[in-house]
Formats: sequence, C-alpha cells, structure tokens
Amino acid sequence: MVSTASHIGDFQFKNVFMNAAGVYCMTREELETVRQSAAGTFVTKTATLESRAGNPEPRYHDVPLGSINSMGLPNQGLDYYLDYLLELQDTAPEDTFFLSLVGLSPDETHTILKKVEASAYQGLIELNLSCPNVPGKPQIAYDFETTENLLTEVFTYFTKSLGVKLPPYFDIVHFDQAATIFNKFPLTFVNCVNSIGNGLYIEDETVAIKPKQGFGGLGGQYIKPTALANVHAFYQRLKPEIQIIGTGGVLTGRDAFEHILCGASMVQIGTQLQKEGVGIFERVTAELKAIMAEKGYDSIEDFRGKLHYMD
Ligand code: RRO
Repeated sequence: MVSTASHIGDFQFKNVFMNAAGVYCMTREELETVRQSAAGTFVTKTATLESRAGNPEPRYHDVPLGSINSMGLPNQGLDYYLDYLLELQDTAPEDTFFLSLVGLSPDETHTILKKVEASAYQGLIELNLSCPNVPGKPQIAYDFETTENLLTEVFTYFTKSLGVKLPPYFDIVHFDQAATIFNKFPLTFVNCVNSIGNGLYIEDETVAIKPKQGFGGLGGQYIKPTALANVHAFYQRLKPEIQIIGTGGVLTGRDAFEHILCGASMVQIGTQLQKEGVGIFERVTAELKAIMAEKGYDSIEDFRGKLHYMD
C-alpha cells in the first residue's frame, strides 16, 4: 500500500499535502473546508495581535503562470484563530494544525508568542518572517541581524513547536548565512518559500493589482525552481532535527514529488489551491501515489531528500 503520510516533529499527518498560509484560511469556514478535504492538515492565515483589513482591492490576481498578491496581512486577529484551534483540540484531539502568526513589530511578535505560550494550544506554530506586502515593513528574514535577535529573544520564553516561514533566497552565501542562524535554535521546521516578493504584472498598460502601484508577491508556476532550490539548500545545511516544508509552484503530484526529493516533509499548495479549490488535494494525492507506485516507493521516506546529482 502506497502511503503519503508524513510527520513534523512528533506530529503525524495522514497526508503530506496542506494549504499554504494565505489561501483558504482566513475564516473558520474556509479552514473547515480544508479540514474536511483530503489535505493532511491546515495552516491559518498569518495572524497579527489585532484583526486587520489589509490593503485595498484588487489585491490578488490570478495570471496564466501563477498569481500576484499584495493582500497586506488581512486577518481576523490572533484570538479568532487560537480560539478555533483550541476548540478543535477538544473536538478532534487526534489532529494537529498549524497556527501562522507575526507581529507588526518585534514587541508585538513577542506579545503574540507569549499569549500562545501561555495558552493551552499544543499544535504547531509557524512564525511568518517573510510577508512582502505591508508598506514600510521589510521582510524580516532578509535582515539576518534582526532575525537572529528576534529568535534569540523568542527562545528565552517559548517552549512549543515553532517553525519559520522564509522568503526565497537567491545567493549561496545567503543560504549559508541563514542556515547558520537557524541551526542555533530549537526550531521544529522551516517552510520554504513564501511568494517571490515585489514582482510586477502588467495587463495592456496597467498593473494587475491596486496596492503598492502594482508590486506584489509572485506564486505559482513562476516560482517552482526557486522553491525547490530553497528546500534543497536548507535540507543540505540544516541540522536533521529541523524539518523542511516545501511550498511553491505545486500544481501536480509530480511537483510535490520534486519537493519531497529535495527534502520536504510536508508540501503546501497556495496559488493552485486558490485557482482550483480544495478538490486539488485528492487529485495531487492520487498523482503522487501513482508516481510512487510506478517507482516502487511505499512511503515518502523512501525518496525524501534523495535527489540525484550528476557527479
Ligand atoms: O497578506 C499578504 O499580503 C501576504 C503575506 Br502575510 C505573506 O506572507 N505572503 C504573501 O504573499 N502575502
């Protein structure tokens, strides 16, 4: 029997697929749709301390090779997602989910994480270090000093299972520097990658989204090679206790197969989930299982990280 089950830390998932933060995760209703689908789990929209309306619309646009967005971190606020997750902890105790969060300042991030630490929540937490779309707020993970200082402070009080959502890096030296920092901390996972920040898509003579004069994060087919490179670069560099979640350019079971070959332990779907709806989880699971069966792999551990090189 071919299985696409996986695990992150001590948490088991019946399927390696899940949504990427930002898609099908703003409300309980959307999260319930993912929960009731073939996905192995879900992640919430990145929560700030208070709810946010986000940037003006149109702020997301499907394009032929992917998507562009400048949502601006719209979300219902931490308590909304935390309350729902605590409810699920009682009603579905065998399941584990991911709570995505970040503050608009280091102080707010600490306030949020201290609230989560003090709560009864026992699931996974994804700290989003890579939102490209809040005007005036650079992506945290492109500033290595800020990132290291933030994580140093976080781990003075935080004891739950924490991972970080990373932007794509594009230079080998940056992979080395980032991995050296992450290896200093008891992170459970890193998630590679968030959207490629600040692309520009033009239709006729006009930008495709309203905020930031059209600049926005790219997702979808455009970003798979960059995503795979980041997954594999961190797989090669991080200590084995830090697992990798692969996100970016997953439209098919073959795309997921490649993410897992590069070292991913879970595979998230963003743009194509937005385009296709939650039925995608059944399709890509069947496609991945067919590839595994053809190759004689019973579990994802049979090929995870085993990318072939030419030398
Ligand atoms: O809300 C957004 O604009 C957004 C976020 Br927080 C993120 O992490 N990635 C992205 O592409 N958009």
